Amino acid sequence: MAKLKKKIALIFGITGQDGSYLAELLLNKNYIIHGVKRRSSSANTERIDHLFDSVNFDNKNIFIHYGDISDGTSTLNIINKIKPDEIYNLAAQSHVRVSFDIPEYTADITALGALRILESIRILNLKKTKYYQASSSEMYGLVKNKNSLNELTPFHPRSIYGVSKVFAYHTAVHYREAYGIFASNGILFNHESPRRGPTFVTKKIVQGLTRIQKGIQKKLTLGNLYAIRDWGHAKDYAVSMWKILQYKKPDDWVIATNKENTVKSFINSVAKKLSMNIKWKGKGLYERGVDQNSGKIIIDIDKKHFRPSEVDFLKGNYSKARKYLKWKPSITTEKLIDDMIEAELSKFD
Ligand code: NAP
Ligand code: F7E
Repeated sequence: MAKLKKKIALIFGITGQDGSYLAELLLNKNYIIHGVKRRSSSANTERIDHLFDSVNFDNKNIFIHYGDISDGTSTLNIINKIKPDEIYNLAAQSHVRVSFDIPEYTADITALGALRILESIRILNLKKTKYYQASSSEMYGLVKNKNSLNELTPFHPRSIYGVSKVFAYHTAVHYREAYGIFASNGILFNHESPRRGPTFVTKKIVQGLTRIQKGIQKKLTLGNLYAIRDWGHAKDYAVSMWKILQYKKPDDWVIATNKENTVKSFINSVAKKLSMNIKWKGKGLYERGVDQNSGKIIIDIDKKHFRPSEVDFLKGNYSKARKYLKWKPSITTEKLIDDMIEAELSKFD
């Protein structure tokens, strides 16, 4: 019997949180994976090193290339060399707060980077290559109608990160309409995991409170406690990326849990699971979280962690993905928190 040809996927952003889960998923689906990592002065492959362990994965199926989506020539060369069936563009300067400090760089990577990949597909005339764009709920920004957000809700971004993602979103739609490229957007709401970068709020909270509980950190300093987010698990969201590219036609999809939580309620849930009892005192910049066991302030607020303009509310309606992709989140926020705490505590074993 003739062997089925393995599908080839190229992942920009493979060293990030989502890239690592997606690579795991695709390896388990028998893909050949090519990943692009950028040059860095210190190691940036911590999240994917385990994929090269031949006991669990066949490491003949994964290849890493140096590249950078700020560099159009190398981007085109890599795509030309591999001619992948599927390209996942997960590469970005992905931190919203940081995009206020480095707006031009953020736009170069997060907006123009997507253009460079799509232009490469067009120039190389790769008719069969499908493209996934990592779009973001941050594109909604200023939300007027607080019903859950869907594929038809207008965008009003509140950061250059969000503006850049709107550019990349429309660029994908444009290459689809103008050149017939199979280009799809996954509009993913916040998703977290033990592999989340340490400066995003969920990881910062879980890491901070576990360290405080272990006596190696005194205080956790945060910003806006009242922002509302829809937090899912990155492992679930990687499945949605793959499903989006397997759908019969290119389209745009909201991926979310449809559950809302404030930053403060996330802190309270983590604290409870760590058997910590936090009492909140004061208001605004003077709000404090006091550990009832020690009587010490363990959480305070610093205005440096606030953004000049904030996205106050995010809750996504993923009905379209549920109906047509048969995707729904399988990991609850409670389980997400358990996973993140377990991973932090294991560092003390
Ligand atoms: P992440 O952990 O910050 O990963 C970003 C990836 O992009 C990393 O692999 C990073 O490499 C790479 N990268 C950065 N600049 C690059 C460049 N110039 N050239 C090539 N690669 C570059 O982000 P994530 O949470 O996995 O998110 C994945 C994607 O989804 C991002 O586009 C993000 O904006 C988007 N998104 C994320 C969420 C979320 O809640 N996580 C929600 C919606 C959309 P290094 O490892 O070297 O830094
Ligand atoms: O902030 C508030 C902050 O940085 C969440 C990225 O993956 O999701 C992510 O963007 C909320 C915000 O994520 C701190 O003001 C309070 O309201 O974890 P975050 P984000 O900005 O929502 C979207 C969908 C993406 O696409 C992005 O790539 O938490 N907050 N205190 C804080 N946030 C941080 N980072 N640090 C604090 O100390």
